[in-house]
Amino acid sequence: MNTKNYLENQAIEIRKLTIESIGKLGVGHIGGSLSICDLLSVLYFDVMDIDANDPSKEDRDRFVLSKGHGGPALYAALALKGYFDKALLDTLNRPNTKLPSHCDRSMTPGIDMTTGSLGQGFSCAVGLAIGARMQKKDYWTYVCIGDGETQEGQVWEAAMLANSQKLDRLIAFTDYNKMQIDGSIEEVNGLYPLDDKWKSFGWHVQVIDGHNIEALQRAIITAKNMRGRPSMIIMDTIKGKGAYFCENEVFSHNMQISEEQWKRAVQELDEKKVI
Ligand SMILES: Cc1ncc(C[n+]2csc(CCOP(=O)(O)OP(=O)(O)O)c2C)c(N)n1
Ligand SMILES: [Mg+2]
Repeated sequence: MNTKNYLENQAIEIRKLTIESIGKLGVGHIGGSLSICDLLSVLYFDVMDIDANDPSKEDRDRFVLSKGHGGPALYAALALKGYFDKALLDTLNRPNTKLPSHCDRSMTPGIDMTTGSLGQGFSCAVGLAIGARMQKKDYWTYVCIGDGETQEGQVWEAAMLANSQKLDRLIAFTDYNKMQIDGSIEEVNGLYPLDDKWKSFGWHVQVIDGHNIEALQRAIITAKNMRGRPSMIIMDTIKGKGAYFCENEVFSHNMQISEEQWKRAVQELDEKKVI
């Protein structure tokens, strides 16, 4: 298991690269990208069995970022892991880029599923887990959904299927940042009590601080030891986490960012690195 300090620093690096790439473009989905950086650090630098030099390796663990608008954070993690050159991050969402605003498996090395239409990626992840079992493969399927995404009916159809198929090599994460595009989750279409909802669908459920590296590590170990049912890890998170100009703000969902803002945010994060 990698150390807390190392993984915290990797999360800071992922945040810095995310802010920088969106900042250079001037606009993007920064809020929901920044809320998942700690998860990405733990998955890509501690947990997943993957090879950056062989992104399509058949037996690799899979990760589906079902909330596909968080692509910029995943691209930052992939660049840091060595899937492609960091310079590519400067092409984010520009003409002919390999890094579109939303994840596209046909364009970017390391992206396992094309996402962006909320709800669909989660279904695909359930399909991947079923596929693994049919092929007698023992890779793990990880999937991250948004809390706003959870308001999609399709999520619950897939949730039923995952339980009915007893998919115990499927581990899902909810980025519970309490906000979606139009406002707070509770004012748009309340999810409370979210943990009980997943339990009633037969899932093993844990609720953790999604910005706590060790809590994420522990929860994943617990989930991996679960037999006979899929696991949901509800991550209590803050939208825009780490960027002073948009932390915990609904407007962080998709916003314009000035050069002054992104440069200062990157510098502030740099100062938080653990030595
Ligand atoms: C099927 C579908 N409906 C609507 C949208 C538009 N949309 C994009 S992001 C978003 C809000 C998602 O909220 P959440 O899942 O909480 O994302 P996060 O807070 O993590 O950014 C919406 C409604 C979409 N991408 N797909
Ligand atoms: Mg949200």
